[in-house]
Amino acid sequence: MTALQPRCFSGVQPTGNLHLGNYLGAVSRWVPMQDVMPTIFCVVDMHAITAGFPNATELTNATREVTAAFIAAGIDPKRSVIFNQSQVKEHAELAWIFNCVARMGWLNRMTQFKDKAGKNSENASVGLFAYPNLMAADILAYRATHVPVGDDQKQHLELTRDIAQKFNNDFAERILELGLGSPNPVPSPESPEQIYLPLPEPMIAGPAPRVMSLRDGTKKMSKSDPSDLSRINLADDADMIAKKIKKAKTDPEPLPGELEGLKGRPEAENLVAIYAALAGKTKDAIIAEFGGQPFSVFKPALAELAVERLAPLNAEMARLMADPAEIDAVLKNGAEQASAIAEPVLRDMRKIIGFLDVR
Ligand code: AQP
Repeated sequence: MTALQPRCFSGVQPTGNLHLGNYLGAVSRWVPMQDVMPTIFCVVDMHAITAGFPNATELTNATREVTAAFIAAGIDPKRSVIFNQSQVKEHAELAWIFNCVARMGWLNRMTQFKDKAGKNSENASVGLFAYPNLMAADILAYRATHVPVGDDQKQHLELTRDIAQKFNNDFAERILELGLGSPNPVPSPESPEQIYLPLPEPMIAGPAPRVMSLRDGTKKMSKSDPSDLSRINLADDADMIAKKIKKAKTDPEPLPGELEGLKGRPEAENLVAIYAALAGKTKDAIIAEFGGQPFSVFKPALAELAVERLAPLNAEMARLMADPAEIDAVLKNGAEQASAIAEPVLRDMRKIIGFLDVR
């Protein structure tokens, strides 16, 4: 058993092209974590089948494309573990254990299931319903302590913490008996002083933790939105980026002189947040620069900045995609490293639960 140590885990589904929301809310924020603690980044292909099986060739391609985007964005395969989830069987095994830890009532409260299943929830897959348990398994198979994600994943991370807490509490005596406990950094009357699973810290920050659709400022930018104009894909070229920003929905007013003035103007607020995140500045600084200006001035400036920031990424992704064998080699090496961390964790967990080990 290894003692708990800081470790960062996060992932993206290969359900299509990565977009600006995935980049600003998640991937770009992973890069500096590499200087702070060990990092594991996963292409969560098992999550990608929960809303229906995609075309097999498209799923394979999207898995490579998301990997290329990670690397192009600055995730260094020499410093981070990069792999696709289906190659490390501990994810599925732990997800089953967590199916038996999580309560139906907890999952019934998940808003993402309600959003994705829509009115037809009877016809949704069991996998879509149990998705958050698999996500908890993704994180806790590595006993990860830090999880940088976009704002939409907040509820799932709270559930991950609830699962970890319940497991630690239910098996508190067993964990002590087997000498597998680590000091609980936050002991309380409800939780034991020695725990096995950490309660991972959600890292939801930055000026754009929830990037909204370019067509509707009240909906999050999403890969599965039927309108391609609603999102900027990392694979879009300069002309396409400029076109999408030009066509982005706005209101007729110029930008306000104060941040407060963005209230009730979701589309304007979204574009300011995107500009701030791309420029590495605060929204206040952007309002100080562009307050009083019409969108006919702001949009071209935003398009120029977006192209400047995304064009090198786009070019690097294309270069990497030209050599799929190289991408596969990164994923293979990553899967081996990931297995080496997850296998002992699952061995401990089987012992804690009492599964008879005869091999
Ligand atoms: N609009 C967003 N703004 C900020 N962060 C976002 N993320 C997703 N959309 C936004 C963050 O990106 C990471 C990976 O997300 P995902 O691919 O696992 O799934 P998702 O959150 O369901 O993203 P999509 O684009 O909406 O995918 P589909 O349409 O396939 O469901 C996560 O950290 C997420 O928070």
